[in-house]
Amino acid sequence: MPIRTIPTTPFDDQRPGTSGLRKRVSRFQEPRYLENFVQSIFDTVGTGNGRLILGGDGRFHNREAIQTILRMAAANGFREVLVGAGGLLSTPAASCLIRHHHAHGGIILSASHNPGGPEGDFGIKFNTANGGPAPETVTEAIYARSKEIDAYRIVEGTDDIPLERRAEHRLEGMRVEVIDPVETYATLMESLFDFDRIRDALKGGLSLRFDAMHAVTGPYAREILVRRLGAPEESLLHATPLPDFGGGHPDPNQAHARELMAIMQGADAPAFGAASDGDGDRNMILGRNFFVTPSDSLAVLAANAHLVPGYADGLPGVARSMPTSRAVDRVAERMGIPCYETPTGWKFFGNLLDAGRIRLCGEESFGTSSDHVREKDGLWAVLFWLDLLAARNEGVEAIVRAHWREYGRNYYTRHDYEGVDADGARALMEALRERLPELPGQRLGELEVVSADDFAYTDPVDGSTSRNQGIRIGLEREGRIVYRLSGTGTVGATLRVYIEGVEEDPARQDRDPQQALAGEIAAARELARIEHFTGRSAPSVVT
Ligand code: VG1
Ligand code: CO
Repeated sequence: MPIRTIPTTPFDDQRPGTSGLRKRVSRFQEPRYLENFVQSIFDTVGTGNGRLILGGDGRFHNREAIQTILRMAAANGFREVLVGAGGLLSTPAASCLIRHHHAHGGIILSASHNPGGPEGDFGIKFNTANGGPAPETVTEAIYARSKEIDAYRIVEGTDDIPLERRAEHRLEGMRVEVIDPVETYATLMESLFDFDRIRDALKGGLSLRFDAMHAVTGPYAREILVRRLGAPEESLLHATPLPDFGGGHPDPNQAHARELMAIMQGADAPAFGAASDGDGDRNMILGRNFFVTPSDSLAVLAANAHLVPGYADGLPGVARSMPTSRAVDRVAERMGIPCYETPTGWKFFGNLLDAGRIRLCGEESFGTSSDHVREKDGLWAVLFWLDLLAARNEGVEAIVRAHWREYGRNYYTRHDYEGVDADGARALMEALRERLPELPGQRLGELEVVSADDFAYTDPVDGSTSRNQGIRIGLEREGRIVYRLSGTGTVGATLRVYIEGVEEDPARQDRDPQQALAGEIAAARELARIEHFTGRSAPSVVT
């Protein structure tokens, strides 16, 4: 019998975090670890209409995991699985394909911006039929199932499915179609942006550099930016996906995209620079010697959406994750549309997008997207910016500075304390939580605290509530400090401190954020007694 039911015992660490289950590769390589989690997914969500989308960001262990999941899908009664050639699918492309093919859902193998390779991280995420990450009710049910699981089903004794070429195969009763990972997604992009206008601008001298960081977006960028839009091949950096991302850290920020940063600061810098992360859902936007914070990027896109064909008929509303700066709130207010504040993690945007309440949304962590898929989308943001540059015939810096003059500048920075002791980090949050009631009215250095709470979110569409989503300290003059613990790390805990302060005066919008926010930064350290609880006197990453 090729379909077998294998007895197993539960693992106790299979609770999905901010974005799926993320662990060291070595954990995923342990016998039954992946199998248990995949069976927990199938037991929880069933087979629905029998169609599944499958792919990953190409990191180490991707191919092995895909073969296992194909065998398990066949044994669990799926009718067909569409898998990206080479085992590749970017997260936004997977979302696009789930929607396009009306699949029951999709499995995405990625640890996103976490490093890969045998010593790195691996991850797995289930997206539902709307194309978006499973909501908390589903991820909690999967976790509950993982604690009780006693068997998984798998096909044994068959050859691996060849993933290189587009083709159809059969695995027991199941059809496996190896599809082009890029085509459908690229065509969706063409429907949203003015490709003729971008092509003309590129021909007319608009130069760009896109850094795929040796992760999944290389083939997407080549098809869209080079083949369809005519950018020269030299516009692409690190465009070949590698299982260890070339030893790099595929996180598109100033700290990890060093080569691109150096190019953009050099004498021959192109007009536009961008980078994407491991699974292609994040974006960093740069001008010549100019960095656009993701929070500002969201605000600029919202304010200019009417210039882009896909959004020309207006926005019903926008949303941002709680720690994201409130720059977009100012745009929404001016436009007279609602701006929703959601917990960190893309799954919280799903209901708002499905209900048509918002069209654009974003996170401070280099994630921006719209209702065209149900994930954040790195290349989409790149194309949106290129279309704006072409439509306005202005540079990145000019557009952002004009935005600040019009709306004020929300200075913003995030300080991460990575890999700190988990108990210390929890104690820090607990100590803060206990002091919340007494904080309003107190002074932190120069600044008065005007509000303090532990963020809880009630979804306006389905009424579900999520608590303990981060501590918000409101300061006078619209300043803010936010503390939360990361849900994507794999070692110890990571404390994230998000700091914001507003500057309305155009004459004072030119400062370095670390300087402009020096008061708030010092206050944030003192208030939470970060050194006392973590033993760290400085953050490990500043973005
Ligand atoms: C981080 C970011 C969050 C993002 C998540 C997944 O989560 O802060 O905004 O949604 O990563 O991004 P955390 O819990 O570590 O702060 V990705 O590119 O993994 O899908
Ligand atoms: Co990602």
